[in-house]
Amino acid sequence: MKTLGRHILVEYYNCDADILNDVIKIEASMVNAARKAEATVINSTFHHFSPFGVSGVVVIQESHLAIHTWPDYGYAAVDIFTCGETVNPWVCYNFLKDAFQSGYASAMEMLRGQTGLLQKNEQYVGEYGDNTPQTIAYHRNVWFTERNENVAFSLRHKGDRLFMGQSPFQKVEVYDTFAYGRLLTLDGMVMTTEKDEYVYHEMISHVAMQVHPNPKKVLIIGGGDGGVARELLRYPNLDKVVMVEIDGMVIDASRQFLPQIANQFENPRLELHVADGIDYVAQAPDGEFDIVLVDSTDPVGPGEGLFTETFYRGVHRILKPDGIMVTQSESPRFNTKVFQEIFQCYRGIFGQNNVHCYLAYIPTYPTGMWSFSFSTKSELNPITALDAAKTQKFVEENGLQYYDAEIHKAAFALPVFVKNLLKG
Ligand code: SPD
Repeated sequence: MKTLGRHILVEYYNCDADILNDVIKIEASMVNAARKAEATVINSTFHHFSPFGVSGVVVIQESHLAIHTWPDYGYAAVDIFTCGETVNPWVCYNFLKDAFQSGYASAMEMLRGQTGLLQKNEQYVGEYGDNTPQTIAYHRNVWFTERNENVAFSLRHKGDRLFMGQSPFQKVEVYDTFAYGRLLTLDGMVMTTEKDEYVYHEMISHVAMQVHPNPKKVLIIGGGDGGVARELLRYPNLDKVVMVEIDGMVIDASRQFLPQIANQFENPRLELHVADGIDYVAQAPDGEFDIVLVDSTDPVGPGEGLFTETFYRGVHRILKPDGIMVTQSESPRFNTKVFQEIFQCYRGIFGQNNVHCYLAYIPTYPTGMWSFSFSTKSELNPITALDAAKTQKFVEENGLQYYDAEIHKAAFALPVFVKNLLKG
């Protein structure tokens, strides 16, 4: 029977789960399977879905290869459709079976478009799948996606990971994205990108630094990419920045791949500890620091312990009497429960009127609206304490890109729904 195309539907069982969760390996395998069968690859579009699963398609001149994976079941569903005589889909099938290290695979073939049942419209000449040489530029479309069950955010990247490592704490990855430059992710969550990192790092650092009367010693908990240290070390009168980051791999990857963020690790005023911030705070002497900045990951994995009352009570204890704590406090819209709980917790420790919330717009974090908490041991008001002229001078001398005196004040103006969340 003569047909226009061959379509095989494939079940790959008992595959390597890590491979099935690796969008870069899967895209490369699917493209290479097509090439092995001598198909002409036109483009590919692949998405990784955090935490598990990859979907993608390779468009070939002779039709397509498509996949969806369930790493948690070690299973991949693939369909391979080829038109014409030149490409054998079973070559792709065998190639992918090896690539996914599938212990057991099955497939069924359907012949598509029986020519005996079709009538050719004579206005279209030529044959499908002919060997006419053509130059087709292959266009890759590979996406990183951070999502929960209802919301997703994707960034298209160049298709090759610059770095991937599994530390004792988390999976550390660096991608090269088209829109935001290099991207650092931890356990599949966006931590920072080259193009918008300055928003977060300026806002977590300068709000407290500009209103504290005379900061000399500042502690950073987390901050492994080096962005907060970079901002603090712009202040010549600061004697010491102590940074306690649990994961040396984050520091190493940032130094290698994000050098304009991680550019102060050699500064003699930086005292770096690769250690657990929770232990460090528990053991630090009372009244040791003027400012403590908590640049944590989200409250899952190694960051979880940084969202507990015991930890914040410790931070309060190690602050001087006029000390300030600033933490990243998640997105009011995306992480509503954590956001409310931590503000309640801070108020219980620092006092109802000594805890303030401020916001910044960070396009690559979920919802784009990100919050920070500002808590004082004294009764310092973060808006009225600002000397705007002095701040503007600092901003201009240092070429800041987001923070200035106006943003400082405006950041404390909260949308009604955020105010209501904080009342609740
Ligand atoms: N969901 C994003 C939370 C990121 C918090 N830390 C970012 C690290 C940047 N130095």
